[in-house]
Amino acid sequence: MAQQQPATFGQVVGLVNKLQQICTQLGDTAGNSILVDKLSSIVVVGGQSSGKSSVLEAVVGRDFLPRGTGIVTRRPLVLNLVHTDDPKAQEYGEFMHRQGQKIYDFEKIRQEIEDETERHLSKGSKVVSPVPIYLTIYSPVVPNLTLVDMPGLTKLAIEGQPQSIVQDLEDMCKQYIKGDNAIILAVSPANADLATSDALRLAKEVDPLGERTIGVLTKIDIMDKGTDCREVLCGRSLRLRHGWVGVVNRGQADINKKMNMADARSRETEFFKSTESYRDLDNTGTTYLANKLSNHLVNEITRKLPEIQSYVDKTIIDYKSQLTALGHDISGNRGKMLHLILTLCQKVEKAFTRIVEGGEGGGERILEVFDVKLKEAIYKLPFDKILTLKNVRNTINEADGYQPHIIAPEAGYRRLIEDGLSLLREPC
Ligand SMILES: Nc1nc2c(ncn2[C@@H]2O[C@H](COP(=O)(O)OP(=O)(O)O)[C@@H](O)[C@H]2O)c(=O)[nH]1
Ligand SMILES: [Mg+2]
Repeated sequence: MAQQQPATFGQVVGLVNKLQQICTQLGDTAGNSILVDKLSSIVVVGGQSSGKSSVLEAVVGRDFLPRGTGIVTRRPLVLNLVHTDDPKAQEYGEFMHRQGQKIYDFEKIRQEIEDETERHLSKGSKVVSPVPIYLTIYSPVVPNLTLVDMPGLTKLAIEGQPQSIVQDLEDMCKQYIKGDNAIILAVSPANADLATSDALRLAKEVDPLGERTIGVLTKIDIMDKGTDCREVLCGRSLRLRHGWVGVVNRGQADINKKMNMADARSRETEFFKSTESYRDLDNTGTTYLANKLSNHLVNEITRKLPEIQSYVDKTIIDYKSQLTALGHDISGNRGKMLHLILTLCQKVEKAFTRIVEGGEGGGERILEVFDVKLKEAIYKLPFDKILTLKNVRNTINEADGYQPHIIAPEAGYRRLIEDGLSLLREPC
């Protein structure tokens, strides 16, 4: 599991975590939040098999997503990365549908994503579903961040797929990228015409100014011989405000051979270094992409800082006025605290007595209760039923039996008194 993590994610880790700590202390939690909800999430969109899952994995630096040809990702995967403080802590994943079960083996995580997709989809006739799978990964090397892996867009329903699938997939993707806080990674394969890229079309629809879209070109290694994507990467054939990044992920053969991520990285670096058309470009490689994303996140957060600052200021003012309303400090010393409490109790008692005796401010009602109502109620109690000669005799006989009593039949008397007292409980 000791694979390399893009260095600058550390910067985001620090910043985001500090801010989140502050906001948690201020009671800023999801749903009622200026920060937690606004912290960016990264959503990967693109055509089927364009390499979305591969890109996401490369950014996180871990192998755990199902990849392959056809629709492999068939439900959105909402991936929560949670930073753990202990640098030696073991990484693990936890699914929302399996809460409490920590999975340490990332191969098992991938298997569970596949199984859970299958379980959900086999219930209906659907090929894809908008119902997301929630996975949280706890690790000391990730920032607190949300990433979303989407099923790929298709142009045509193939044999066995319902006609609605094309529209379903598009609607689903839009739902995830329309929010202002989503950074869109628009993935297009370099070996297909960009003009047909679904990723770009969709991104443009929800983010026409390109303020939060980053273009990613995959599969540069398997472009037709004699062609390259230099023009795109240089921003000459299609300009994007945040530019393009070219990456080379593992091909199917590499996946079958179980090539690990570190090897894939070094091969990628080697590829861009050794290819004439890309040698001098700096916007290539997964590391570059991860850095770019992390810078983008830092910028986003910086942009939101004034809002966060005024939120913090306002909260401080609120708390200060609450504190003033609560009064002076109370000494931490137990003896002094006890003294204070007793003094307060005495004050309450004195005030109560004054009101009752003076008959002022509600006192007259208390007087009425004690002097009139309680008296009346007590007079009405059916003591005579308890105290008939017959009842007294029976009760005493039952309670004392053959016991010889020196002065009085004690148990019997007690029972009679208890019966009388229980009558008194209600009016009192
Ligand atoms: N050669 C090569 N193959 C890639 C690259 N990116 C993805 N693939 C392969 O393309 C297929 C689809 O990838 P996947 O990540 O599942 O795409 P998704 O459907 O968009 O999530 C897999 O077999 C990957 O191995 C790349 O940069 N180069
Ligand atoms: Mg996928």
